[in-house]
Amino acid sequence: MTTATPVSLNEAVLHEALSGLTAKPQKTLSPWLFYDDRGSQLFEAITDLPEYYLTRTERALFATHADDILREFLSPGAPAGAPATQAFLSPDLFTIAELGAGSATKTGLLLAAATRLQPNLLYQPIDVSASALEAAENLAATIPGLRVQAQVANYVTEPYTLQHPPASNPGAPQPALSLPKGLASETWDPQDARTSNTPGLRSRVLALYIGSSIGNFAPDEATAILRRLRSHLQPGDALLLGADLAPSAHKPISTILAAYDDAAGVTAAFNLNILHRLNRDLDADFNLDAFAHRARWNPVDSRIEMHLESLIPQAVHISGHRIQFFEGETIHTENSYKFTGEALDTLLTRSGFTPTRTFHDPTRSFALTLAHTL
Ligand code: AVJ
Repeated sequence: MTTATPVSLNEAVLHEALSGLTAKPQKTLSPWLFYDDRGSQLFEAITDLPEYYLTRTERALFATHADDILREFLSPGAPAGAPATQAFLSPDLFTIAELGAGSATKTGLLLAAATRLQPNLLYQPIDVSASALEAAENLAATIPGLRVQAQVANYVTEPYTLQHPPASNPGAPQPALSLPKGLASETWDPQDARTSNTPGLRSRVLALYIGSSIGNFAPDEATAILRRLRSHLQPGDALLLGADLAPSAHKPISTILAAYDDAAGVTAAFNLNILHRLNRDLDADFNLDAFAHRARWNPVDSRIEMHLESLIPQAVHISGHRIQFFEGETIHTENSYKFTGEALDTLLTRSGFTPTRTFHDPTRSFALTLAHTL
């Protein structure tokens, strides 16, 4: 694993804490601060909660559609039920990367399907949590034919790399041969490999950005993240975006709210853990009993907001700074945007992708959208 040095991580935590907690009028802390080791564990626990439908719904989409997703990636526009891309049964013709991979439990379903198609598959998970990535690395032990190359990085603030390794069998049929006319020449031109030091055919990247991670970001930031991802990709590559959908006739707001305010209090512990982290990493003196978890639906921005509310007037000290709270004042810790189909199309198009197919669950709670780089 490639790992950022703890010193720079602590500096980033300090910078984030001081700028966020001195912001006016609304104090904020950025959601990436949730994911220390304990926070990552708490998030895993959230994904098992009865109220948290997101993970289970997305997992079911992978269980049902893994082959469809891969077929659509490899041969855009191929009819459903078409035999799975015979021409791709050669080593290393594609690789799967993932932004914000976490422990990658859902991804395992797609990776297993992909290794059946291509027996030597490189998986490139990127995440801010080293401990979560260890679980992702362990997938190699349970999925034969899988090679994992993990990167510890904050994909919003830090550089990361996506590899297009040379295909180990350059004599194999070229992907362009099995792409439908019209798409073929635009989506895959082996000549594009000329920018690489390695002559010949390079692997196509399927980049995953799933789990509704995109929901943490305001529209402009989300566009910037996807544009940067797009800049790492080449024609023939694609993005699979997993997003939670806006309330509808089939999806009441109460269902969404409950997912962020569960009966067992796991989400509350997850939210409060951010203060615990600041106490530990920055020697701060937050009293965790004097703050409470709050989840709200913001209909104007179509998002769930998580806050930590100060239950009393109080002062907190962080690295020599004194931060004052009035009773009822909140720290805004997270946004979780919920998308309409139209909002997703706009976001993807603005970011340089062409959405080609969306997979929904029956109640249209969650969407997996495949978008190509034409
Ligand atoms: C990891 C950003 C997808 O917004 O649903 C879960 C984080 N916060 N419960 C989400 C989260 C509270 C989660 N994402």
